Amino acid sequence: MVFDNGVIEKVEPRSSYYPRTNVANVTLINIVIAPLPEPDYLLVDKLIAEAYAGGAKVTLTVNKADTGLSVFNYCKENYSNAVDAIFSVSAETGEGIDELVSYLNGNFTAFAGQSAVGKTSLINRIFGTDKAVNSLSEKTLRGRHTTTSREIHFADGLAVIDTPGFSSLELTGVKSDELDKLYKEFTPYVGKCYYIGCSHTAEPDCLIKDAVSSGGISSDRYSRYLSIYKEIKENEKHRY
Ligand SMILES: Nc1nc2c(ncn2[C@@H]2O[C@H](COP(=O)(O)OP(=O)(O)OP(=O)(O)O)[C@@H](O)[C@H]2O)c(=O)[nH]1
Ligand SMILES: [Mg+2]
Ligand SMILES: [Zn+2]
Repeated sequence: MVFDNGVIEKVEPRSSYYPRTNVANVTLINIVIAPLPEPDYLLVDKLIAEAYAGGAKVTLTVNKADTGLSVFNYCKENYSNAVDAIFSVSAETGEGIDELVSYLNGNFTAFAGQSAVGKTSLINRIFGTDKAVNSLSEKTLRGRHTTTSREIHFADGLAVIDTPGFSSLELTGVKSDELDKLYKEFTPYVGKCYYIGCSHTAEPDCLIKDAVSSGGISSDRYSRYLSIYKEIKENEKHRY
């Protein structure tokens, strides 16, 4: 899709499709997390893999900076080489929003992530809209699902789709032997391990495992890679 000043000029053949966000031709998936609700990093990692599988860029936006920076610091430590950019923002105070907006410029972006992290609040802040936002339930601290439709917001150079929050994701479109290619920080090593087709799970002389030991790859990201790999393997067993 080619857009200019909020007008769709041309609709191009579909080039990418995201099962989770149900959006075609998105060029950037902006995953939103926050200190509360507590981030589900397994979900984040699946979203990243799914986005890269669809050919989009990926940004990680840590919202609610006004309530603390520990989640942002964790992300800087563990995701700097795993996604294309990381932002610390607050929809409440407006901090960090300009930097995020300049990155979104020229992209067709989908905001994705758990319910109540503030996807709609950020969109309201960016576009000056007044869409309904979630009230974090005191009991579960999880929030009810507030956004139910996928609405596109346009402004100069910006096109953003809000999506409903969710709490689980099955990577149906990703094969186990393709998973490592969806880890940006693995790319210097993939294909160079001792065993051709190394899955980086139990094989000896594995460059990914070496990089985890030497700190080049986050051990948290790697241990979640192992869980996701196992989950996909299980699903493949039941399918074939
Ligand atoms: N302290 C603080 N609270 C925020 C911030 N951004 C959003 N919130 C609050 O977080 C709650 C959820 O915000 P929403 O924007 O509805 O979250 P959402 O991700 O769109 O939720 P769903 O539509 O259910 O997926 C609301 O109570 C907001 O007021 C922020 O920057 N700081
Ligand atoms: Mg919403
Ligand atoms: Zn390996």
